[in-house]
Amino acid sequence: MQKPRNNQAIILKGVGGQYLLHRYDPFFKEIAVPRGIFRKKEETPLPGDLIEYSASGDPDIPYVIDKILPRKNQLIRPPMANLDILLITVSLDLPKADYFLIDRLLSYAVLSKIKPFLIFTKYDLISNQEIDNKNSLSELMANYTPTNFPVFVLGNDHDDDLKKLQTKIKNQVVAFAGQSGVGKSTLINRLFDKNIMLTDNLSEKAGRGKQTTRHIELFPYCNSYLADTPGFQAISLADMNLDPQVFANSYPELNELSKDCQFNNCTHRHEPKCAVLAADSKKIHPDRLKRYNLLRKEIEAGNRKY
Ligand SMILES: Nc1nc2c(ncn2[C@@H]2O[C@H](COP(=O)(O)OP(=O)(O)OP(=O)(O)O)[C@@H](O)[C@H]2O)c(=O)[nH]1
Ligand SMILES: [Mg+2]
Ligand SMILES: [Zn+2]
Repeated sequence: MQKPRNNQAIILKGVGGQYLLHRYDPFFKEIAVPRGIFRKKEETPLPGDLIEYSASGDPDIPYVIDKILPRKNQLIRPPMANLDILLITVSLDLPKADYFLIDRLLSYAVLSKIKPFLIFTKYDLISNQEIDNKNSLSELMANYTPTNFPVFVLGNDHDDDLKKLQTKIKNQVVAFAGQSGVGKSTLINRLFDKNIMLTDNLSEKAGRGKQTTRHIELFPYCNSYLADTPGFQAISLADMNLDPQVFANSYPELNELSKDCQFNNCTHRHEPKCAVLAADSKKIHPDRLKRYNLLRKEIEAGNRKY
């Protein structure tokens, strides 16, 4: 996250053309509207944007947004900018891990320049029983250790990794993703040491009755910003109109291995002298490779639709 200067702030949310701005130091929290020039340029400010503001002279809405600073990323769904870290939360107990969802979220994050962290929860529930009957930790580790994405294992009374995670998310814009019931809300409360309710849906209820587009809001906490974005569940790589080769680049372990494939444009499916197909399961897990192939087919089929 870029630190705002004195005439700069971060957008927490936008409702009805008005934007709530925030800065930690020196503290600032005010409402602003964009200058007319934005409307002409069809540039829409987003939650997460770093902006420059000045006084408007209007006591009702005291500030105007003069400029949006260049974005590091811009997400369509959920609509926000400059997300730094995605905490992909997976339960070691129930609900059963959805490996396709994990892979999709990892790729989406990498392709959007977001750092994905894997958070395995409910460790306390599996440590005393046979592994393998639900979501074995070893299975998850075997799949994702070759990726080198950071992994944190948490559970009630298993807080060793919590401190590590807390330091890693300082001064960052953070969002949570994962199935219902994996422990996202629990994690938020543990990380920030208080009961914060992110999902009260107030803005939705206050809106015009049934509204399908939900307002995204950033919550300032401990020098970071938490994005309340349930939208990650629904991401579809097939709708992103991705180049399959670009998709392949979002797999760090594939990238590493494919340097040794005979063909530059190797799809790692059937080509001779493919280093990926020949690789040991410690370099890329065979199940993750299978899922990669299926996801790649989905993307190719999606592209043919357009
Ligand atoms: N034993 C144990 N239970 C946990 C742990 N983390 C979460 N839970 C429990 O799992 C249940 C679901 O946790 P939540 O934090 O509500 O899950 P969520 O991901 O926010 O779910 P949604 O809001 O539906 O998306 C709750 O009863 C939690 O108390 C854990 O590490 N250990
Ligand atoms: Mg929750
Ligand atoms: Zn190959």
